[in-house]
Amino acid sequence: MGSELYLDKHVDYIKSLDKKSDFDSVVMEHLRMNGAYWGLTALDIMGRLGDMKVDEIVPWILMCQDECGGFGGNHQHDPHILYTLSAVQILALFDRLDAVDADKIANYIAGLQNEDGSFSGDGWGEIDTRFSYCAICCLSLLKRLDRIDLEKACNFVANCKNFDGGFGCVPGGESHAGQIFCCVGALAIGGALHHVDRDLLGWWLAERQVKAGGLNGRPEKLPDVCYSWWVLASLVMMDRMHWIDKKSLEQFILDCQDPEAGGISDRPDDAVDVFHTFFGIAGLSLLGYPGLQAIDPAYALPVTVVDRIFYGQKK
Ligand code: GRG
Ligand code: ZN
Repeated sequence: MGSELYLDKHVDYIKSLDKKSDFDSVVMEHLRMNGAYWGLTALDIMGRLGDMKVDEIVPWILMCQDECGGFGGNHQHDPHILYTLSAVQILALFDRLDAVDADKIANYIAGLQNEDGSFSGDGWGEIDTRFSYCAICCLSLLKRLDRIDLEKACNFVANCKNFDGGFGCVPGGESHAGQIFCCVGALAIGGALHHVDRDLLGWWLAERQVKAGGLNGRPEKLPDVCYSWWVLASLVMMDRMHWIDKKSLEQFILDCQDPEAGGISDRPDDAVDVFHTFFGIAGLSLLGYPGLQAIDPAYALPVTVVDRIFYGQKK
């Protein structure tokens, strides 16, 4: 519960996950790369990335890269496009994209594109619009979008659009706010937002706000702090953030804080975790909460980081 953001507590909470200073306990072992991205991006949004040991984190990321160019969730784990995006995002946070061979990563991602424009997550072949987002976001950060058939990639995402304006994980898949973020984000980065029906989808997304102020991911579901990101970022990309009540959403997120130990949970009184801590902080950033750095709704990175990559601002 709380009426203000306990920023220092959240910084301490995220840093406490790094007890051994090698990110051992950020999240479950196989999700370490994603956990590192959530924790580090939240710290950067709170202006405290400088507290972290870049000289330990960057070599660990490089150790997670496979021969094929993709990254695993941890050292010696199989590569997957989800971890590859997180690895590239972390390197972007630290302004260390120079530490990797962008062409090698781009070749790995391009090799995951299928004939219909979709992307598999890894060599096993599962197809999902989450992977379309990962591919397009990652290649854009590496300035290698020309390595894939971008038009086909965007057309596949557009084919996952439903009658309600939302998107699913494959054509015909049910609309879900998480997939909607991936599809709107992929289309925004790919320059193909004309595929989105802003009024129809904006209405569906605004309907996700429940009485308590929080957002759910589908009709009839419980509100959850992570949808403050999936829903709100989608609305921002569509210029429709004003379609929800910002004040009550802000209060819902603040009510999910642990005022003593720090961290943010999915809903009030649940246990905190680094995933919901990141999405709570990121949601508050989109809402313009004071004292937080602005986050880019498509790249899910601080605006300063995205600007540095695309407009070449100095370190
Ligand atoms: C860089 C921010 C960023 C993301 C990378 C992995 C990914 C791309 C996006 C994941 C999008 C997604 C599908 C999010 C949904 C996660 C979630 C809360 C799933 C739970 O779904 P249900 O149906 O729960 O189990 P509900 O809330 O519907 O009860
Ligand atoms: Zn959640």
